[in-house]
Amino acid sequence: MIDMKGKVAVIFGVANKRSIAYAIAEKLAAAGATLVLSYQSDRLKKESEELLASLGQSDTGLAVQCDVSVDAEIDAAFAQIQGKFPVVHTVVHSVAFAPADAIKNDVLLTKREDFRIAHDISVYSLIAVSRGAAPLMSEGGSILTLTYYGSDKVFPNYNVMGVAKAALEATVRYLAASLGPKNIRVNAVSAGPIKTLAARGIGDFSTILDAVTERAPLHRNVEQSEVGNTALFLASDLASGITGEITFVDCGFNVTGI
Ligand code: NAD
Ligand code: 0WE
Repeated sequence: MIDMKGKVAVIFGVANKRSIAYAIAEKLAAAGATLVLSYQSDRLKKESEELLASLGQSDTGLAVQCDVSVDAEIDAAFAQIQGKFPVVHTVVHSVAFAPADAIKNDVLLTKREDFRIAHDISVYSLIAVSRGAAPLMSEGGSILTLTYYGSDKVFPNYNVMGVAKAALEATVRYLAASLGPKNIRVNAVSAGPIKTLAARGIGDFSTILDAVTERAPLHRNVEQSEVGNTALFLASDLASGITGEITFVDCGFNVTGI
């Protein structure tokens, strides 16, 4: 059993119980970690506090508001976190957004502003959050983000998000080099397709899921809990020699040719 007792994990991107970040939070909590859940807007405050309670952390943990596209909110969130927890060990970044049109439309038609938003929220935020967290990660630790194979191969309807995920994965490598001297590891989990809020409204999502069932070595789709288990491993000391890495949790889909 992985023991995360005495460790504090800050998790960005829990929208609801289907969120990949929620499954990661469940695994970290079960291993004994204390959780800080960060939610995007006031609208999600009550839900976030309920989710914290459902993880058995309403007394021990904390819910903080943070829109990752606003520097002042990132500063305020980490100031609030530092007030309760002077040392943080794990940060989970499970956030992505592109304007609906941009993700749907042919990449050739991507508007400058939509490209900017996709990269600001889905890529730059990892840098901003890592910079905010680093002073609190004084004992070293682990930063994790979530990516998708659309960074490397073309998937219809992924478009500008594929470009952003490629940049995110490069960011993981550069941040790993930057934070390595502080013994802070930076890694990404590349999850297979999962029906979450972020997958809703994606055209032909069931075609994507069916292709995995047909072609992936395990002939099934991955579950949130499996991504959670790998995230727990990467957050823990068992992964002390792993940094700058992209770990696939996709039932093997990425190794297949045709
Ligand atoms: P989700 O909708 O549950 O999570 C996305 C989160 O991003 C939400 O909590 C949302 O509040 C947050 N967010 C968006 N804009 C934000 C902002 N400005 N500030 C703060 N938070 C913001 O969906 P998910 O599928 O759990 O997605 C989480 C991560 O996993 C994303 O990076 C996604 O690209 C990645 N991923 C998802 C899949 C999949 O098939 N679902 C596969 C691989 C990777
Ligand atoms: O990263 C993602 C999707 C992230 C996402 C989703 C939305 C929908 C609503 C970002 N921005 C928005 N904007 C919205 O307005 N995934 C990995 C999930 C996903 O999306 C796909 C996939 C998979 C998997 C699109 C095409 C093919 C596969």
